[in-house]
Amino acid sequence: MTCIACFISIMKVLLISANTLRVPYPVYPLGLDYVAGCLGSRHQTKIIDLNDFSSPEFLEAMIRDFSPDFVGVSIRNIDNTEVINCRSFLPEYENLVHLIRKNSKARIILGGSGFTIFPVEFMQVLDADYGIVGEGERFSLLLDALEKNADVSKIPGVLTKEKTEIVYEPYEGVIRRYFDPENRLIHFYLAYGGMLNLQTKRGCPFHCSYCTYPHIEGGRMRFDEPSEIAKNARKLQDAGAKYIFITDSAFNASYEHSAQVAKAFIQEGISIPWGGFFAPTIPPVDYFKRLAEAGLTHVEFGTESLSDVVLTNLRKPFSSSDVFAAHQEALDAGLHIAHYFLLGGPGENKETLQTTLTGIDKLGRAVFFFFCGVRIYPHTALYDVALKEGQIFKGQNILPPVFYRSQGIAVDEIMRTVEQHANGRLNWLIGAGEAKATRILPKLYRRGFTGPLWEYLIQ
Ligand code: B12
Ligand code: SF4
Repeated sequence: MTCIACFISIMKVLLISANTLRVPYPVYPLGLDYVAGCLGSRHQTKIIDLNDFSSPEFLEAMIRDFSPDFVGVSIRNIDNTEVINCRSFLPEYENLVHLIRKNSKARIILGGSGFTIFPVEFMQVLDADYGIVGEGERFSLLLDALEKNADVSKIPGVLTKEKTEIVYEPYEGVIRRYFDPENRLIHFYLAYGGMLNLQTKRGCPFHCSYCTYPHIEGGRMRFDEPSEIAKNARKLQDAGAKYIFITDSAFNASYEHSAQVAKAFIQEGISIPWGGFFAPTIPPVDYFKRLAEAGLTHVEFGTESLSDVVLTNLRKPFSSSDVFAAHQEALDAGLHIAHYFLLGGPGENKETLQTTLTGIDKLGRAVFFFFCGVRIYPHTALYDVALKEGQIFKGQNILPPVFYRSQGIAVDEIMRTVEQHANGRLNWLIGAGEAKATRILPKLYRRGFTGPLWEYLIQ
């Protein structure tokens, strides 16, 4: 299609969120709002979410009907990152690509956080036309370059079938979220937990040894304007959201910015509850109280261990005593608290595990999620450690998950020990609590409960 007034081509772009995992709950595909935001009204864009498309026939008909020039596929999860019952989502992505090819001649562009971790591998397995590593805001640059027959491989982060060399560079252009309260996928999330999500900044300045986040989003924090963030939060609230999840790697990585966001929420009249990930570092006086006044209800701490030896090996930016201090502050502010633990990293042994478990007993009124086994990802310090220790070899394909093996204790012993220590306590969950979540949460959501709901496990 060509715009007569300006003689530029208007492309039809279909953006598909390929994530159908519903554990712990289905997550709104926020990344696609940003990709659509960069395309603006320059192209005809449609966003669909496979969570909302139970029948492949319906999807096929929709693709044929819309007849897109480009299909952007968002790849968020690679697998469920669980050592036991590990599930890869690759076969589902292969089916999707097959279905797109069968029903259209569109060129396929891959992107998303999972894709960004293993871009070359995904390009090969899915035989896609293009890929964009990192921020999807470069989608419009890619379309412009293709329209002009320019060399797309000059655009940072863009991969082609031929170009497999990757340039990781944070996007410094305008970032705009497109949010359409009328899109049917909004209704899906409103009916299933009422949660919509929001980003306040990109990038994490910390260097935890196993973590992919600084690689996905960059290591330098890039902040959105607090008043703009609050306006976006208001749009979610007005659309009917019952809870906002802040998707930042660690919301409190900047105490100053996060406190400004909370203040802007009050000014904008945000009255629904919200939560997000926090690092258990020592907060400024009354930090959590001020956030609670602005509606914060749920704090999810990325604690990982209560052994200082392990915390140092994982390069965490806090010690176990900081965890207790942060926990107490959040408790005093009346917040619901969850701690995530990552067991089995370098230096883990029976003694460090015991230190963590007995430490947890002292953390009052919270939920504890235990991930046993640390997944090795490229571009992390843990990758180099595993390489040095001979646990992986250079060039090994680690898309099929490889977990770090601690010399001091095996994963099954870790799991057994945690289970024994938990002794049936409901608020101790191994992994994302897949079994419990699958059993309980859908029922509660159908009955109208909203938000992450893990607080109901606190005894
Ligand atoms: C917040 C978060 C959660 C929250 C989500 C809450 C909510 N309501 O949204 C919770 C705690 C529930 C969660 C759970 C899980 N998560 Co999580 N999560 C994240 C986190 C920190 C941010 C995701 C996010 O929303 N980012 C903000 C948006 C704007 O960014 P984005 O989606 O990446 O989109 C940008 C780009 O990727 C790109 N893009 C996106 N789509 C597309 C499409 C195209 C075509 C293009 C070109 C570009 C593009 O452009 C966007 C704008 O720049 C990421 C880590 C990270 N820093 O990315 C992990 C992450 C996505 N999670 C991950 C995992 C594994 C999980 C779980 C499976 C863990 C588990 N076992 O329970 C579950 C799965 C849940 C589900 N149902 O899918 C992995 C996925 C990769 C992998 N290893 O498989 C990540 C990357 C972390 C990691 N370990 O590396 N998660
Ligand atoms: S603080 Fe969290 S997001 Fe940042 S590097 Fe550490 S684990 Fe990753």
